[in-house]
Order: sequence, then C-alpha cells, then structure tokens
Amino acid sequence: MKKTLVLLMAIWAISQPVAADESVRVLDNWARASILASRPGAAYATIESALDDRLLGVTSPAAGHVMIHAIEKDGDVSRMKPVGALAIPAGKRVTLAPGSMHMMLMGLHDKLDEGATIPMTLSFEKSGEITVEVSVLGIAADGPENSERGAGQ
Ligand SMILES: [Cu+2]
Repeated sequence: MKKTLVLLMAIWAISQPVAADESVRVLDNWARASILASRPGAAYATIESALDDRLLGVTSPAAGHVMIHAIEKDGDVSRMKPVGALAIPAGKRVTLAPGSMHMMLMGLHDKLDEGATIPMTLSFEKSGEITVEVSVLGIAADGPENSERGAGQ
C-alpha cells in the first residue's frame, strides 16, 4: 500500500507542468536610453515559449505604466497601437524591436541612463510572471551587440 502511494506521488511529480521559467524564455531584453524622464521609454525583447502562450501585460517599478505597442502603417504615417494580448506561438520567436513592437514605459520615475538596468515583469497567460533585468543601451542602439539578431545581420 505504502509503495503504491510513493509510486503515485512520483508519477504525479513527473507529470506536473514545467516550471514557468522553463516554458517561456525572455532573451536579449534591452531598453533605449531616454533623454528626459517626461518622455516615454521603450524596451524590447525576444520571447520564445515551448507552448502556445500569450503575453498579457508588463509592469516595471521604473515606470508608472507599461504598454505593449505595435506599429501600424497607414500610408506614410505609422502610429502606435496598443496590443491587448500578444500571442506567443509554441516554438516560434516573437521579437520586439525598434520600428515594430515594443514595450512602452509611460510615466518614468527617472530617465533611463545608459548602463543602468531596470527590472520588468512580463505576465503570461499560462506561464505566469517572469521578471527580467533589462539593460539600458545608448540612445542610438538597435539592440544588444551579442544578440543573435545583431550578429546574424
Ligand atoms: Cu509605443
């Protein structure tokens, strides 16, 4: 009887879903330095997940409010559009990059200084909350130099 219970416990343990930090990975996260705290900042990352998931929201103690924005082109005009929930398809990398999707930091408490890091918490529908340290790069940066995207192009 006791043996059966131990065996059942072992099976239960193995069949548990993988821990949150193993199913979703947030890579190459970075933010662009800002000149003034009164201007919104922008942060970027590459997100990949082993299972279909959705990024529901982002928070940071550095900002009053963080929005996920996409860029929508209307002729020659591009404008930012809030994304309610960002789909992260299983096994596919979703990249937030300048000129495209980004995390907009509204109501910055301080300007983002190059060399600093700010914590950001990404909330996923299935994987829960993942907090990453985001490196603040220079004002003209296009991404981390050692990123796969940067190295490949
Ligand atoms: Cu924006």
